[in-house]
Amino acid sequence: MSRNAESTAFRSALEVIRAVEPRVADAIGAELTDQRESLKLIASENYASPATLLAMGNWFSDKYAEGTVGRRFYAGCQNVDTVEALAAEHARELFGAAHAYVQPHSGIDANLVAFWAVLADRVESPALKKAQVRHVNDLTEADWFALRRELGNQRMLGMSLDAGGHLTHGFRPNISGKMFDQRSYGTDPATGLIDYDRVAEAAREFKPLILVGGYSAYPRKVNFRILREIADSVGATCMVDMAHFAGLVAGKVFTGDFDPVPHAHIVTTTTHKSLRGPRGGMVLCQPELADQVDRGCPMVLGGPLPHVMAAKAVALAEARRPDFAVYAQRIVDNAQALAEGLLRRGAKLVTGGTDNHLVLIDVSGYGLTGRQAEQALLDSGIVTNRNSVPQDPNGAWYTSGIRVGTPALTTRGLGTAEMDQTAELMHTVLTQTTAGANADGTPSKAKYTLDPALADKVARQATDLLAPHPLYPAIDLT
Ligand code: DSN
Repeated sequence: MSRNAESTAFRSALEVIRAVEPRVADAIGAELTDQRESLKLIASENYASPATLLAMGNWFSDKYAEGTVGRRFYAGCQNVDTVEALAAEHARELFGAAHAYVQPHSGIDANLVAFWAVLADRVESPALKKAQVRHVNDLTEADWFALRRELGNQRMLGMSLDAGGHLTHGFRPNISGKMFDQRSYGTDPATGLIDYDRVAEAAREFKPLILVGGYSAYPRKVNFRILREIADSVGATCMVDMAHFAGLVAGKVFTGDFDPVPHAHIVTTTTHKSLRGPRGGMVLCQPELADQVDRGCPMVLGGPLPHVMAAKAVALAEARRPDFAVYAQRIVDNAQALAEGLLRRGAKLVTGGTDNHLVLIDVSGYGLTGRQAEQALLDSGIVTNRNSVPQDPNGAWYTSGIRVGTPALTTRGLGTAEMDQTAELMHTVLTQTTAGANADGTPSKAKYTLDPALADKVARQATDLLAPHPLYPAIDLT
């Protein structure tokens, strides 16, 4: 394929869009410019390939396809069947999974599908059986009441939010915190690492229906063999949300005890983070849960998005190529180089480093909150996100941490030397930013001072760092 083909495809698409609503075409073009110019260190973001992006922009978007391959509630789904079956096949082969369900629209959706599958598998409930065979809209108030009562007070044990767990692992702002009686395990205050003996103790005391592994801000490997042993010892289902590190599993950087697929009963993921696919979710499971997982739509999902399933098939095919393993290893090499660069310059890192794709900086060492640090870095062309650190005194809004990750910059081709330069730029901004005060003189958790000339200088240096590694080099929209 000629490199021109990508340019032609996107230019033509924008021309067609511009004829209808030029402001949308302009915004799409501006987004490419912004992404090209910023040093993107958001640990959960990446850049999908042109083939993956193009697979989403077509008439598959027009098709309803509730049901599963070969068993749809709508006619004319033969082509949707083709792409859904392909995506599932690639997922099974890539991860060595017995079953793959590629319909979830997001990570939250994938987790909801998994929770309901486990409930249906483990809890004897006539009301749940009825809910599964009737359309959700046909259930009466009395049906829902019976369902909630019959499901009982089921328990979930997952990693606490401030230790790096995810909102969907049983926390109140998410439905999982309302569906389940939840408790969490944290990390060792001295090391920041998961203490598996403490997890086992919590499991023995709490006896959860589901033990959840996985994280969105824990910079270390997790031993899933041990988690499964703990789950088995208390009769829990072992579920792992590998959304953040799916690319490292796919690329065989996380193998053996650190690959969740052979150990967990059920594994969920998004497809757009380190896996570098389209925005979406996926569930992998052992055969005994497959029937329940496949009931995700319409139990908790709207109709599948065939255009996104097509893009999942493309991205998963890409992840099966040998060069994806090279990419995955580079993500980790880069994260470790970034961590070492930050540590050498005096930064305080949760757990003292990383062995995955992310680094969690405790910015209280710079006298800042996460919110102040995030904004000062953004002023300087460095895109990160604030995040709680274990036992965070500043809560989940202001936080005391900055989470950075390397999947996106690694996709652009930056390497370990550039990670050291990135550490230098971040260190410059964080040491030159000072916390501000409120009108009454009390310390502010949001206000800060940073010399705009310094911010501009760092932004220019960030652009220079990116210049040899253009994003989507074959795409020229001018
Ligand atoms: N929002 C994702 C993240 O940034 O980690 C997880 O859902």
